This record gives sequence, C-alpha cells and structure tokens, in this order.
Amino acid sequence: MLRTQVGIVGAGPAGLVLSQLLAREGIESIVLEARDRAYVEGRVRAGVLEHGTADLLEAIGAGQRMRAQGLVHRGIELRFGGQSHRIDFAELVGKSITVYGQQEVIKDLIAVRLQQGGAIHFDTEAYAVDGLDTARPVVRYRKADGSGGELACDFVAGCDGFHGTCRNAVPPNQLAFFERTFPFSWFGILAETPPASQELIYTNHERGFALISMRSPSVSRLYLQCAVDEDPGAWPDQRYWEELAARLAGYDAPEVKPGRVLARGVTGMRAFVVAPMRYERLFLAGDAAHIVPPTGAKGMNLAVADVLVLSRALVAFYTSRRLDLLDAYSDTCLRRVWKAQRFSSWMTSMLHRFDAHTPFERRLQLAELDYVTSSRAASQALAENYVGLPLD
Ligand code: FAS
Ligand code: PHB
Repeated sequence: MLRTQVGIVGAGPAGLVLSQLLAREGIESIVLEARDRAYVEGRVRAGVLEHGTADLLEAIGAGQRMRAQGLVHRGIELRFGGQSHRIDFAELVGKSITVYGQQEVIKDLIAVRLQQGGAIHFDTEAYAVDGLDTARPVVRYRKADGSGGELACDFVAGCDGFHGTCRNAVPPNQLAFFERTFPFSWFGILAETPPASQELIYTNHERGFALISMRSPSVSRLYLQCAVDEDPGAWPDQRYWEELAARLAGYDAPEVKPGRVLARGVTGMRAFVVAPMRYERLFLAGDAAHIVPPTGAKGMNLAVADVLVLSRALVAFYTSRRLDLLDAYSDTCLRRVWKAQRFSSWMTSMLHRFDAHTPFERRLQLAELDYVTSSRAASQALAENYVGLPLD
C-alpha cells in the first residue's frame, strides 16, 4: 500500500500545480495519472495564461520556458461587421496575457516535479475512492499492466477532469449540478502556418464564430464554430481554410496562409458546475468540478486558481491544524468559478451565431459588440476579466 499526505488524482494543470505548491511547503503528495507521460504532454488544449497564472507558474519554479517562449499579448481584437476593434489590456487594466500551449505547461510541471523528486505514477488509473469520511481515505487504482494497488492518504484532491472518477465518489444527493449546453461546438486545428495577426482575433460573422490564436511565430491555433456533432474528418483542409477566410473577410482582413494541419478536433461548448467542491476528505479542483465554454480562455486558469486555494488550506491544516480554510475551500473557489462562468457565457453569447436568434436578437448582439468596443468602461470590464480577476 502506498502512503502519502495528499493523494492527487490526475496529472493535468490542477494536479501538477497542486503537487508543486504542496512540495514547496514540505507537504508530501503522490499523483496518480491514468495515461502515460507522452499522452498527457501531447494533449493539445488551452493556450492562454492569465496574468496571475503566468506569475504563479514562475513563482513555483515552472515558468522559465514559458517566460522565454510564451507570447506576451497586451490585447485582443474583436472583429464584427468586417472590421477589427482592439481591446488594449495594457492601457485599460495595466496587465497582459501569455499565449503558451497547455501541453507546454504540462511538460514544464512534470519536469520540475520529477527533478525535485516528486511522485507521479503514470499509467495508473484510480477506479475508486473509499473512506472519505475517515481520517485515512484510500484511492484504489489499477495499472496498465493489470496490477492494482491502494494509496492511503490524509486528503484526496480530485484533479481528474470532467470524465474522472473522483466526483463519482461523492454520494449524488450531496451534490448540486448546474449545466448549460450551447447549440454549437468548436472545430479547432493546430497548423504549421505563421499567425495571421499579432494578437488573438475573436470574430462574430454571419457564417459563424472564428478565432485566430497561435502557439509560436510559426504555429497557428484556429477555431471555427461548427455544428454540435461536426465530424472533423469530413472536412478537407481546403474547406477549413476557405471557411476561415470567409469569416474573416472585410476591411483590413487578416490573411491566413494555409499550412500543414498538425492536429484537429471538435470540442463541445458547455458550462458545468458541481457544488460543493468538497465532500469530507475529498476536494474537487479544475474540470472535475467545473467546465467553462473556452471563449473566455478560463478553463486551465480556473484549475490553477482552485488549487492555489486548496494548497493554502492544506498548508494551514498541516502547520497549525486549522480547519477553517479547508471548510471555506468550496465557497472560496465557487465565487471565482461563477464569475468566470458569467464572463465565459457572456463572451460566448456575444460572439457566436445562434440559429434560434430572431433578427431583433441578432441586432442586440451586434449592439453589444459595438458598445464593448466603443465604451472605455465596457472595454475595461472585458479586459479585467480576460487577463484574470485577482487570485486573492
Ligand atoms: P485535465 O482534464 O486537464 O486533467 C485531468 C487529468 O486526470 C488527465 O491527465 C486525465 O488523464 C487524468 N485522469 C482522468 N481520470 C483519471 C483517473 N480515473 N485516474 C487517474 N487519472 C485520471 N481551456 C481553455 O482555457 N482554452 C481552450 O482552448 C481549451 N480547449 C480545450 C479542448 C479540449 C478538447 C478539452 C477537453 C478541454 C479544453 N480546455 C480549454 C479546458 C482545459 O484546458 C481544462 O480546463 C484543463 O485541462 C483543466 O485542467 P484539469 O482540471 O487539471 O483537468
Ligand atoms: C487557444 O489558443 O487555444 C485559445 C485561445 C483563446 C480562447 C480559447 C482557446 O478563448
């Protein structure tokens, strides 16, 4: 039987940042990760680090490559009516974002954890969590080679994402579920072509939403609004490039040069929250507790914010046997989660085409965009949410 102070299920941003935060305070943890290292380091997902997330990664010793290779952006563009409008974060709120792929963040976190002797058990899938109402909960796991085992700990951090196991260990009558599904998805590609713009461009077009993002000066990350059940394999590359160009058309249109498609996938657009984020000795963090539509670039950043709160609560427990921060964990996280849900739903509603929209609602949407890009107060509100609300 393995033993540690904090058992962490999942080696995504939540689990790895938590493990590193605890280690810096001398608190032991063991991370159980269902997939192998190459898989988790290769998963193409988020791309935008909030100001506070970038600072935190640097503060915990996992920010060196991010600072060297990440792209610091001082604004974004909103494009509608065939025209782009810049939201100047630096001027409006004095902060910036860093564009740096989640898979790179994962590589940096795994590297620093292993360098420092951290315990990450890959190919180790948790299938049950028992004894949560005791002082020694146990995580039961099976390894890819068919062997199994148990991890005894003081606390379990459920950082295993939306499809993980930990949330299911909570009696359903103890949880409230809040969900919203949008009637479209995002068809994302990673392509070997220089970004068509210096900064991210979010586009509202009659044909649908489009987003220009990037991973490096030679790799673009692009998204198109598509049908909920769009088949990414049904689109020849040429069709993707033509559709993207059509949605970006207009004045001073950014020119996306077709390139080799390195990855493609369709992601549903949904919002989900479970409350509370704690049950006895189990603390849910990140996608295990909430999903946001990616329009606000909040998913990974929320995961990091959750575990910062959890790490402080666990440090208070181990250093002073305090329970108050553990008891406040869920409420503290959910306040920020719901503000991120608000912002993400607002960005999604403002930027996408809704078949069900009446002409009146369509005009309202364009008026919202016009207001946000012409009012300093409205631009400032977008900017302060996008760069990240204060972590404290
Ligand atoms: P994660 O899902 O990242 O990590 C959970 C980990 O737990 C995984 O490694 C998984 O293998 C492991 N696990 C699961 N079950 C387990 C078990 N039973 N035992 C052991 N390990 C287990 N966010 C954005 O901000 N922008 C985006 O563009 C964006 N795009 C996304 C695209 C896709 C396809 C997906 C799925 C998500 C996207 N997200 C995006 C959100 C994403 O970045 C998440 O918010 C972020 O990964 C959350 O981090 P974690 O909570 O650590 O969960
Ligand atoms: C990305 O670069 O993957 C990205 C950027 C902004 C978003 C979502 C995804 O809102």
